[in-house]
Amino acid sequence: MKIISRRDFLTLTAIAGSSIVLPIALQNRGYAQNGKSQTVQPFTLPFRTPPVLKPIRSDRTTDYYQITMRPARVEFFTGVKTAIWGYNGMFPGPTIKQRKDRQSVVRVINNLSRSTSVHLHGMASQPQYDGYAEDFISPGYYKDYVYPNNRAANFWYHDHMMHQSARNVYMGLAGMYIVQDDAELSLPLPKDAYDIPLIIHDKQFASDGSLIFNDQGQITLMGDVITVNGVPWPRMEVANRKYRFRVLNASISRSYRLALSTGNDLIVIGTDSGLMSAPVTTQDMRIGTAERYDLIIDFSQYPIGTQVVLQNLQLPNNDNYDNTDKILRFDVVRTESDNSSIPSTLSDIQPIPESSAVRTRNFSFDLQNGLWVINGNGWSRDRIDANPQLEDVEIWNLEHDSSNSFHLIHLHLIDCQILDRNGQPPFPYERGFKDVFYVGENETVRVIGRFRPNAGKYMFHCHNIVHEDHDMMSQFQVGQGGIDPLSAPPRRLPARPL
Ligand SMILES: [Cu+2]
Repeated sequence: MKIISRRDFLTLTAIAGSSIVLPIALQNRGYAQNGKSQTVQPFTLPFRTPPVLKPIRSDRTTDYYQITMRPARVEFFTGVKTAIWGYNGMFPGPTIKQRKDRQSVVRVINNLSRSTSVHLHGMASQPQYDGYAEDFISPGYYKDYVYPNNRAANFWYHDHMMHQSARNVYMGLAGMYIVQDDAELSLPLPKDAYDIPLIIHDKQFASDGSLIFNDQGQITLMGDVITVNGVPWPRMEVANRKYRFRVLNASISRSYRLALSTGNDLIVIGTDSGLMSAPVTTQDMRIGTAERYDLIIDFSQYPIGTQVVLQNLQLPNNDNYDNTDKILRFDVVRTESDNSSIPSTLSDIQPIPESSAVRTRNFSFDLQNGLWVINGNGWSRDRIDANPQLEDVEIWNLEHDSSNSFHLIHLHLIDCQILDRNGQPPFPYERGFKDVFYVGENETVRVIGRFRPNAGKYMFHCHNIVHEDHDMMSQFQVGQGGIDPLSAPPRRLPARPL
């Protein structure tokens, strides 16, 4: 049993709001302790970033990409092969980097033996390209997804197959997709080699290196090995300067409370949907599954030789194992000059006034008779649970009346802002546009957003993917009509030329 510090405990209870979280629940264990699981000493494997995918061709308006989903055997541990299902046979998949307002056509070929659907999370795609859970690509088929890239932000693409997404993502179907615009690129923020994705994802391995998928009876999936960009607890060598990290929690269920072992601040510059209006500093912050935060860490304050651990402090309803309290280690190894800086104004985003909302809707997220439901319902393609008109501003009241779980609620298509949580202001680092909302234990979160730019049917759901699959998912319809999500079905291979 790990002793939790008074500071940890106080912060934890502050995060948990009025409910008291007892440290008795915070037991440490390790799958490896029975000698059966594959693991590794933290901070012994080198950090790496996923490769950037090159378009196979480009024209005046559009870049054309191709990705093949296929089984592969990769090394999470030196000399041990692990079977995955990967975009181009990798986990994470290759990163797509795009410029705002250029169009992407991404051809996804299914060479797996199971069906998939690809969702580009955060993108305002047309309904037929949004990865609708029932618009699936059967084995031996392919689909060309069209993305408008109409905002600069950190997106990610991942599986969204009906009832199967948790297993498909866990087996490897996730990758990052970054869109930048001129305004962002003109800022003096760290760039290029100092602008780095951190994709965090926990896994559990058997002794032969194979992945164990254990969703604890469709409740939650918590691995004992924390990977960053597909490497268990990597060690990253850094210069004594500022770095920008685009952090994505791509875990199935686990949330993290990030903090630096040195006690120094994290500087938050962006949320799910892009840059904030101004930077926010925080000693620690929680990040639930599918959330993205853009962070600056300034290593210039540390002498060469300093080791800085990105920690995962305790959060309720997350299972703790021997090393799940740490994520990666930065080793400050060299001196470099740094001409980057963090402007006091990052973007011109404004709060959406509460008075602009034309209505409020209430959604409660519950466990009923062993099934995760929204307002008592599971998924049905034939049911619409909200019908905002195009350009309507609405307030959605996301309610969760339980101390036994937490939810990360994701709305497709739109970006929202958090008005309040249990009547209190959101954490300062949440004050940007977001598409995933941490609805913690006994929390009610009010979010406000404008339903645009497309009409049509879009899903909303919990992004604990185990919950999403069983069956905490619904849909809204923006305006009347819109393009049918099933109107661009996948085609049989062989593919015509792209
Ligand atoms: Cu949930």
